This record gives sequence, C-alpha cells and structure tokens, in this order.
Amino acid sequence: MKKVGIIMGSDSDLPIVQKAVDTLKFFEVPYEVHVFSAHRTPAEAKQFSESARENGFGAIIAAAGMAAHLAGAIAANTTLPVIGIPIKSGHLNGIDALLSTVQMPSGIPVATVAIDGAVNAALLCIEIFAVNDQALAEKLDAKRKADSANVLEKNKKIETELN
Ligand code: RP5
Repeated sequence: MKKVGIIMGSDSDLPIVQKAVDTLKFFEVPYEVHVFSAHRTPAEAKQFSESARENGFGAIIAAAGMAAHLAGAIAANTTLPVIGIPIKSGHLNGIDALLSTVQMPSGIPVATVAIDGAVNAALLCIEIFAVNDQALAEKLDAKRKADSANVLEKNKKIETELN
C-alpha cells in the first residue's frame, strides 16, 4: 500500500496532527511524519514534495497555522492529492490558516478540511486509497457503522434521562 505523508509546519502542531496519525494507525495505513515549514525550511518542504511520488507516497496531509502556506507550497511541487489542515493558533484562532489554505489558485488544488480537522484529513486519504482497495473500503464501512451505533446509543441514554 502507498504511504501517507504527514507534514506539519511546527512541532507545536503535533497535538492536533496526532489525531491524523492515530486514525491512520487504526486503519493500518502506513505513514511518515515530518516537520517542514513553507517559511522556515522551504527547501526541505520542496524536496519532500518533489520526490514524494517516487518515494512511495499516495497522498500528503499538510498541517499549518497562521499564514499557512504549507499545503499550497507542497501542492505546487507534486500532483499527489494534498489535504490541508488549517491549525488553530495565534490571535485569529485559525481563520487565518483556513483562508490561507483553502484559497488556492486554479490548477493547484488543496482539499482543505475544517480548522483542526485532522481526523477527516486522515479519513480522506484512506478513502482515496480505498478506491482501489476493497479490504480498506470494508474497514471504512465498518467504522461508519460503529460510529453510527455509538451515536444511537448516546441518543438512547439522553432520551431515557431527559424525557
Ligand atoms: C506555523 O506557525 C506552524 O504550522 C504553527 O501552527 C504556527 C506557529 O509555529 P511555532 O511558532 O509554534 O513554531 O508555521
């Protein structure tokens, strides 16, 4: 199976990025995690993205806060799917990172998830891989069913307590 590359702009992003790592681990999808910054280590970010396809990656998650150019800078140097996670940090609470990540020019796509939406970033990568992997698609179905059952259980508890 291809790997997911998980890139974050700073190690301070790890508490959120960890949720993407945990999700990929749960689905037994291989990954590599790196700290590369579009601004502080642009050469390393470029080198990683230019060689990602030949290095066995099938998708890249890029997480960054504030003036978050990381996902776009990575997408500029690869045609692998890039999923951007805007990280909540600084005075603007992630709105800055959301707009910086989502507003890509035509031709260089970044699939942007919610602010701090690390679980969905990982799930999107898994869904992309599952297009050609029936076993992985079945695991996704099973997880959806388990999540639904969990919500129905909570509903039952609330209805019993409050009605
Ligand atoms: C961004 O700036 C990083 O992705 C991080 O979210 C934010 C703050 O970085 P640190 O100053 O904590 O390293 O580039």
